[in-house]
Amino acid sequence: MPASASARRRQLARAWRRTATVSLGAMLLAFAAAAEARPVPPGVVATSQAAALPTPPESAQPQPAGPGRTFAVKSFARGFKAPLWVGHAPGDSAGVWVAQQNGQLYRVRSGKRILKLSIASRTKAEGEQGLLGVAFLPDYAKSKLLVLSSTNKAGDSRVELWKMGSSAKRARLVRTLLRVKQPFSNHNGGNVIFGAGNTLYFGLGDGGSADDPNRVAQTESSILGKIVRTTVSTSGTIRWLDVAYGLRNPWRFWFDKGRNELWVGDVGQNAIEEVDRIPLGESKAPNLGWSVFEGGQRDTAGDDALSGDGRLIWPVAAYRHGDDGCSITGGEIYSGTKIGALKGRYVYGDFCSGRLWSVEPKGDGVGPIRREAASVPQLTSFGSDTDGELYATSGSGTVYKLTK
Ligand SMILES: [Ca+2]
Ligand SMILES: [Ca+2]
Repeated sequence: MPASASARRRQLARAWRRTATVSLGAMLLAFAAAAEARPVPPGVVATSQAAALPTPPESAQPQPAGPGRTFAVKSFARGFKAPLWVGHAPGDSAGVWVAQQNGQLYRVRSGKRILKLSIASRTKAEGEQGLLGVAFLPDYAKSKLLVLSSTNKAGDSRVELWKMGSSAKRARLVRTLLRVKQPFSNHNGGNVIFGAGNTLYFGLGDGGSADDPNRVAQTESSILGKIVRTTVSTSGTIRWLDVAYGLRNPWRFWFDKGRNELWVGDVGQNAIEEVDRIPLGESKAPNLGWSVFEGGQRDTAGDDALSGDGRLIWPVAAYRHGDDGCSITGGEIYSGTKIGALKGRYVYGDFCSGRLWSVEPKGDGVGPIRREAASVPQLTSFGSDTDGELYATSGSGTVYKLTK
């Protein structure tokens, strides 16, 4: 695209953005765009109607799922207010940690919960905003350091390094690792997870609205619509590098240590929810296709051109909006010992329907999709304890544990 056209488009997008309002659904966490209007910014046109697009493979299309009755979910802890993260701190085998959208982080032990840290005064829990992700440093047992991902009072993204204190009041901000201005209230991504060593991965959605109006996901110079990484340290320069682009709203992704890759649930817009596998360590950040493709379907209001030189990665699994749901929640590969039928399978689900599925990695894709009999209403997140047993948070306030 010529520079002048590009500048003109940015100008139009800015003008549109100033006047745009985004209506948030009444739903607690309306991650999907099912209720979104589809505004088209005036004057913004597709860059190249003639661009030849690749043909999506079968994996990018919704596939039938076989039935499974392999595990149950049971209530692990109740009475939370909009919990949307669950997990463990390295070395803490007795505790399971739960974060609420309002900024509070709890440690649950033997059915009792203790508030360990709160950023409630720094964030606004509304729609897709609030405390969105937690990642304990690998040496947390010694350093007491953890990373929090949130939106601030103005709705802008923050990734911060915190140090736990002897009480919740004594927890302190060590340093801000990243600030990202958000053009709209939705699609803030927000997942943070450690990979090898102190390498932190952070996911950002396309900034919001619908159809990626500013085409940021396919724009290299924007950090929106990307998964990025950095090396976390208490001092020195923090540099963020692209890991993948072309994402709409990666709502939960997980680091697969054995395969050195990320498993991503990327929330769709009107039609398709998708699971992606992103191999790490490739020389160029791959392209996950949004806003040109939603799953394996053209987003007709989007951009015709795939940008950049990243290899296009198609979903390894997908499902259509309807009975199956409307907003994916990416999960983890089960590494526990209690549920034999889940061993080595990636578990994911849907926020709107509560349905759960699992797939086994196969080559660079997955084997047959198994729809599980168990379900979790208002499924906001998956996480595991130090034994690899899986948990899931529900917007209703309950944290569930997957059991045999
Ligand atoms: Ca946003
Ligand atoms: Ca995609």
